[in-house]
Amino acid sequence: MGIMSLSQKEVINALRKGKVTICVVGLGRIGLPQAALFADRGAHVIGADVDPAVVECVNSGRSHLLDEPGLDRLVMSATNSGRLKATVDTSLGVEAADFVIVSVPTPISAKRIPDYSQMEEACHAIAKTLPKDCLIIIESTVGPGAVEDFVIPLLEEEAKMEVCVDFGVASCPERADPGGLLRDLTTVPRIVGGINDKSAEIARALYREIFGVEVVVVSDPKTANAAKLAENLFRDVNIALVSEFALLYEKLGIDAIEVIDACSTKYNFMPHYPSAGVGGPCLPQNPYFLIYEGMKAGYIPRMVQMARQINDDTPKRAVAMATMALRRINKKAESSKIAILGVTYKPNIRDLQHTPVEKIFISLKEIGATLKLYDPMFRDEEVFGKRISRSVEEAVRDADCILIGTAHDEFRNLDLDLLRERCNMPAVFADIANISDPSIVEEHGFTYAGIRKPEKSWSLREEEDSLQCTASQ
Ligand code: SAJ
Repeated sequence: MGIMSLSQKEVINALRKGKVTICVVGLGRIGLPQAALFADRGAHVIGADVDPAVVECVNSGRSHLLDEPGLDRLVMSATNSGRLKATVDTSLGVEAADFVIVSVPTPISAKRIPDYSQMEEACHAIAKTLPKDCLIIIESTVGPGAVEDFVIPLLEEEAKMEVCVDFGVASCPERADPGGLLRDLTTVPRIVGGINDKSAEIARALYREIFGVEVVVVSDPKTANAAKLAENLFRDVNIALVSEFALLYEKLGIDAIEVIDACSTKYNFMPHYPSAGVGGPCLPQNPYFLIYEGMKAGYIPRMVQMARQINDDTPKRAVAMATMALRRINKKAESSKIAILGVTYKPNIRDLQHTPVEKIFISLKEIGATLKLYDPMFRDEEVFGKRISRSVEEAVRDADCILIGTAHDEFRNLDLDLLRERCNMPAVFADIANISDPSIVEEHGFTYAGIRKPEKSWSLREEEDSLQCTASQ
């Protein structure tokens, strides 16, 4: 059809009449929900993914993401209607497409520079069969300028086409929260930056019509990508800030959560909370997109760098907190049994990407502690090379320490009487996720460890010893 040759009104008409074909490249956390929503709203969708298991799952009407409410049903109805098909052949999916949505992973390499290899692979496949007047929308997180300076030249070169003449390009970075994808995709405004006005106009029509959301059009793709990174780095920096507060207030005998909750009553205070650490596919990596571009441009955002270092260090402090508390009950971490409850990077989702709990697990293992793991999202499966217990009760049997790594809802109402009976009392309750009330924990006979009951008595020396002990392992 040549979507770029239509007016915004004609695009909306075509979408309403189900006359639009969309290829979604990458059927992961963002791609699959979007593909299902596009199909549910009447478009003909070809989902392309390099993983045959994902393709097979989708074509059998199921979602491989088990923690996105409503997605399974949507994928089932989209495939049953014939409007959603999946393939491992991206070029095949692109050849009849009006829109190509690119949602492939863009991880940061071990050298902390963006790894665009999967984006490059996708662009090669797209360029092979790119139809004239198609619109390509990059949803993957990339550094500001990567679309203009890397993606577009690659597409032009490979497809022997000229952007703005033969095809359009826009960036529309994802802004959805795992565990609530379908909700956020149909409620949260989208930010679109087109390589030209036409690309932005057609992209805007797509997202407004299909998802019914407000679309904020910015100057160009790099502005859209800069906004995406600003949103996430704002969070990373603020989490680092509250973590610093927590460390200081612990020394002053102040409960940092109480302080943050009190601050939240002010209209211009946006609460963030200290946790076991900052994990996930985004925040631990996003800063390096900006730092990389900054290195090239001659200005490195130091605050962003410092926040990353603080957040990377958080799991170490969690280990020190637990080992110090064990020492206070005359137990040594190296000869203790520790039950870690919660392994995912954040509550109530099934995702281990860059989870801070893995660093805690590795440190405690290196110290010599005997470890058990439990997580409601991974019962009886293997995580970090270890079988996840079937229940909290199984994990805490004979434990000298319970460590709450993730604030899963299930851990907000633990039966502390039962846990006391199962543990090897006296035992530590190290609430690194800050979800319990220290006085209630201690009323049940546990020694609480966490920022909610700062112990002025813990000397800096004691913590340094513990950190030393952790570091030297
Ligand atoms: N965290 C804290 N304290 C806080 C808030 C979060 O320690 O106050 C921790 C979380 O426990 C987690 C990490 O930070 O370990 C990141 O959590 P997050 O909710 O800030 O963000 P993510 O990693 O879940 O980001 C996701 C991303 N979307 C997808 O992965 C599909 C990101 O691109 C979105 O912008 C973000 O959700 C969103 O907008 O919610």
